Amino acid sequence: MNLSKKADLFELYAEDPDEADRIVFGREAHPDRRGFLKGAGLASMGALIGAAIPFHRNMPSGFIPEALAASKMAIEGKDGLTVLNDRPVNAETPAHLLNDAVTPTARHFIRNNGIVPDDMDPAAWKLRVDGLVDSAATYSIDDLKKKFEVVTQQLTIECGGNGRAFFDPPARGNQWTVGAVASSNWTGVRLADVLKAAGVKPNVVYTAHVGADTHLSGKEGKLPISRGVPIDKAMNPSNLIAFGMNGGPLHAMNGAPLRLVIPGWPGSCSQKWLKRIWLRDKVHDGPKMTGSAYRVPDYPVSPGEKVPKSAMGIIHAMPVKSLITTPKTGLTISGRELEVGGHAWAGDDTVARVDVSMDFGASWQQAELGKPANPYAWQHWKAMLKFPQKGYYEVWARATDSRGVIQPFAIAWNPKGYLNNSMHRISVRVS
Ligand SMILES: Nc1nc2c(c(=O)[nH]1)N[C@H]1C(S)=C(S)[C@@H](COP(=O)(O)O)O[C@H]1N2
Ligand SMILES: [Mo]
Repeated sequence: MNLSKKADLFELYAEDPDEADRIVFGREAHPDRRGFLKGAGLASMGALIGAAIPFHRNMPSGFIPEALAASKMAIEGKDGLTVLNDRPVNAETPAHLLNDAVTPTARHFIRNNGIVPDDMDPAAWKLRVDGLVDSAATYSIDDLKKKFEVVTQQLTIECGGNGRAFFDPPARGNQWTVGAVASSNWTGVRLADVLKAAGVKPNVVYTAHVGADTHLSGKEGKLPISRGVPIDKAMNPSNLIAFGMNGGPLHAMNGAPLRLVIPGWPGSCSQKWLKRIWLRDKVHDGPKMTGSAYRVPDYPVSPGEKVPKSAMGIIHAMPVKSLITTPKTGLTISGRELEVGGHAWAGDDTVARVDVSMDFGASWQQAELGKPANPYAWQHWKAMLKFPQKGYYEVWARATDSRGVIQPFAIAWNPKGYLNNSMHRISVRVS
């Protein structure tokens, strides 16, 4: 491998961390083993950094030095994403790169809990539908296309932990700022049609979703994540079993060749690399369904407060939220007028209005708000601002859903850092 370009190394770490370890460190990767660099591995790592590493013996396996900041890692087919983590791969999109009405595949965030499967061949892919059904079935992707109506819809997916970086005290987990959200066009068959064809038994209460990605530990049969939704939500006609993304195939990091898209609820419900849908007569108890994963306290808590596990309820719909995608924060303008714009979305609901403020929330101006392209697509908004004089301004945006719920300024703190729908803001200088 040619290590003269840093991006090569980062790409390799994204694709195959074990192989990257073998090349860079000259040894097998093992998550629990203390690494020791030697020979060519140490020399190439040193050459990339531009200095010797005196304490190289203490560097853990699979370790990328901060000097080679993971945020500069290139992921094939993705453009401008900020990489939070390389194993598993987690990357978000800066707000100003989410300005497109429909999120291009290259700008769709990545949230992985485990290791991406090796084999994503669409021709060989099989989906099993079983559990409490009248007749279990196994489908190829071609079978799905032949047996069920194929539909394309724009659907918004937001990670439950989007906005966690702003929690104080901090919450453990990926430190997403605002960019773990996307609204791509998805092509597939309706989950509801596939479940109806299998025959949902009357005692079904929950779905269980299984993907082909593997656990970080490498343990055979151990799933990184397996979530589900109540059967009522599963039967919503907007949910898709998707094999197409923005007119092309799914990106490998977004679940190729087959995934669920269950919009409006935490992204974790939308299982990628989908292999099995299993219907159950109790709330699914797979990895990341139990404990405090994707759960919030049943009552308001103060920042840092301990919450008993018994009071942590499973997150259903995501709350109303908006994003300012134009201009990019930090802009300096010479005139007095500026058009600002972005998107807004509201879980299972629609957005009724968006307001913007340039005076730290003292007064609000109603933005022009569009309708969603279809249910669960985000809505676009824009507003023309007239600044009274030169100086430093912040533009704040807040959306209101059709039930009248308004985005808060403050974060509703919770132990695991979910559901941060506090207002987005950008800075503007008028010179
Ligand atoms: N198989 C599998 N499906 C998964 C995940 C995963 O790690 N493995 N992550 C989930 C989470 S937490 C989110 S937010 C969404 C993110 O979808 P994306 O990576 O396509 O943006 O995928 C969900 N589906
Ligand atoms: Mo997520």
